[in-house]
Amino acid sequence: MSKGSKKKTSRVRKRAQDARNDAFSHESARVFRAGKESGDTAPALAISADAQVNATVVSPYGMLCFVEMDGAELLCRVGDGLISGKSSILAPGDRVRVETLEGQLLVQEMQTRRTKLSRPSISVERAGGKRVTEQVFAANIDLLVVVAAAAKPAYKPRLIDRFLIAAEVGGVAPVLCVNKMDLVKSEPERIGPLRELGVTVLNTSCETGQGLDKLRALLRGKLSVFTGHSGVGKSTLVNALDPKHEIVTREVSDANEKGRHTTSTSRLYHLDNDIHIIDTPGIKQLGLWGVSREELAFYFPEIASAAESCRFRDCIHIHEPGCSVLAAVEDGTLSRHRYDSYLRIRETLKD
Ligand SMILES: Nc1nc2c(ncn2[C@@H]2O[C@H](COP(=O)(O)OP(=O)(O)OP(=O)(O)O)[C@@H](O)[C@H]2O)c(=O)[nH]1
Ligand SMILES: [Mg+2]
Ligand SMILES: [Zn+2]
Repeated sequence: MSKGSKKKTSRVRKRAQDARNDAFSHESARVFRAGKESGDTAPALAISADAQVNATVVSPYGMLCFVEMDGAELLCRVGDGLISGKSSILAPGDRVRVETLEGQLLVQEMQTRRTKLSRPSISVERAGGKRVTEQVFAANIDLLVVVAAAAKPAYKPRLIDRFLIAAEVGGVAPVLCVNKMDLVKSEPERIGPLRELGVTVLNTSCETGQGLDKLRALLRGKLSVFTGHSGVGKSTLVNALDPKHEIVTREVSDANEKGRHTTSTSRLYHLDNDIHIIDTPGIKQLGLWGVSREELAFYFPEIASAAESCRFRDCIHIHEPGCSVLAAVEDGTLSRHRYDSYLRIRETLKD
């Protein structure tokens, strides 16, 4: 790399980081999000900031729920105030109040979530119409660990860009964990632009133990959630971090290189070293909840930064004259892959 291009990179990184800070502390974006939040919880749900909690949700189970209370794991019914459709709205990590009612354990109330990770959930109503609601799949977490495999299954970056956005929306810090490094000579190239944006990236291997101490250090004292495609090694990582856990894992089939969805429900685990992890089932796609087309660019810090010099304030960076984002893609200062990701995600969002 020449001296000149090095300089360019660091300037882009700095600008991107500034934009990240600016964009996400932007008052109008915050107000926009706050308005949406209050709309989502319009029905009288039993959620309150000062709920007198005595338990933590370990794993929701339809209209039932496993919680931990006083060191024991208990199966409870969930009160009507926390049910939407056919299942509870609870997620691992939720803080709740459990009461005994007529000899039955009942989750009565939930504390307002400090942070959350959500996706849209589409259900078909009796009348045949579709209803899209927010599905929270982890609550009160400090860290989102997006696990990807360097190989087997092949590294697929699209989901990662989406998870970075979901983390930002939910107020959670993201980490990218590139696992199965024993199967490759070097890290997949496409990770470069993410490192430049300041995303924390770890290379790990459950086979050789590479990176596990670094991962432990990052996870210590926090509640984290492991997410990503099926078969990338999320459950194997939890087992490797603390061998007292023996979560079932399964080989990725050679025929199609796909995981087999071995983990079927999300669940909270407590590990040594004050490490707390929610292991989740592998997913193929992640819909974005709480992001509109108009604000999407704010969630790509490097695009938000370049957009400051677009000729038109309402530029959507697709075909406008004087668009600095397009110019940055052309001259290589903005990753074409990340820009393609912006376009693809934009297509899936509503105005
Ligand atoms: N070579 C190698 N294989 C690994 C590594 N980590 C996990 N595996 C293997 O990858 C396969 C899938 O691992 P799992 O832990 O079940 O994957 P998962 O992400 O939990 O998958 P789902 O539960 O389906 O979402 C297993 O055969 C593991 O032994 C690694 O670092 N290197
Ligand atoms: Mg698993
Ligand atoms: Zn533009």
